[in-house]
Amino acid sequence: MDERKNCTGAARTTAFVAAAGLSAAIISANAGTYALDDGTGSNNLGPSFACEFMWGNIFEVQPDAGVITTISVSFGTLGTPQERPVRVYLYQMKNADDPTDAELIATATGLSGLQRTNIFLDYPIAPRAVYGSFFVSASMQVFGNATVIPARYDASSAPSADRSWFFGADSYLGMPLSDAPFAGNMANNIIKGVFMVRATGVPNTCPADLNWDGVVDDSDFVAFAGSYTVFDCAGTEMPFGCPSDFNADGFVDDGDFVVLASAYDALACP
Ligand SMILES: [Ca+2]
Ligand SMILES: [Ca+2]
Ligand SMILES: [Ca+2]
Repeated sequence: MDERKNCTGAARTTAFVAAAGLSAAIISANAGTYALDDGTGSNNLGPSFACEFMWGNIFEVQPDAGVITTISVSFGTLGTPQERPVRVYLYQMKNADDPTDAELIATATGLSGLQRTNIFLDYPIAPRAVYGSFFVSASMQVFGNATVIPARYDASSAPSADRSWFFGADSYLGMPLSDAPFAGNMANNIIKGVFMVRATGVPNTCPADLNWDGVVDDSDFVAFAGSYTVFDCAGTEMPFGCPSDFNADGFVDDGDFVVLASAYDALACP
């Protein structure tokens, strides 16, 4: 399509008032669900220019949900048809607060639907381990004419708005988010809020597979050895999120080495 243009300009906020009779909050009780919203969105955000618009949230990794399997999105205004191509993204953060230098580690595509209903659609991804903090997002082609205002958000969770970021670009594949021509944070939006983007995680049953290739071998040992040398998870040389601290005590030491050694011997996790 020739509707894609370089993304410059300002984002447009469109308020949405829920119609009577719409089902309200759907809040999962699963321990492995990551959410900033309370289940009921209030507003929708989209740019006033054509681009592939991305919106998403930063989450801190929960110990019992360190492998992300699914990204879930509740949509704003989609126009006709409501089924539009969507891409979802999982980024490993490099610091706690800013995804612009994060690493894209999984992505998947699907179709949208169910505009302004607060119902989340699930998009499975190839499961990946994350450490410290991660960024999950969705993107959709928008046209700059308010027919598609896809990023639904929840103003009642405004205190967490600094966790919600949005971007405009032609594509996000093969480039860091810092290269996106347009970027913003919901803490700076006129109506602050958090995006209706969630993630689901399961326990990381093979933490010693540090490079997530399905085996525990010399590559993982080398990564572990570097962290073992740094020792303190707070050390400036330690990879963000301290992946080698398998027992989560703040240090990479012999207590973690025994975990690696046992998996290394088996070339896999027990
Ligand atoms: Ca709400
Ligand atoms: Ca490995
Ligand atoms: Ca440890």
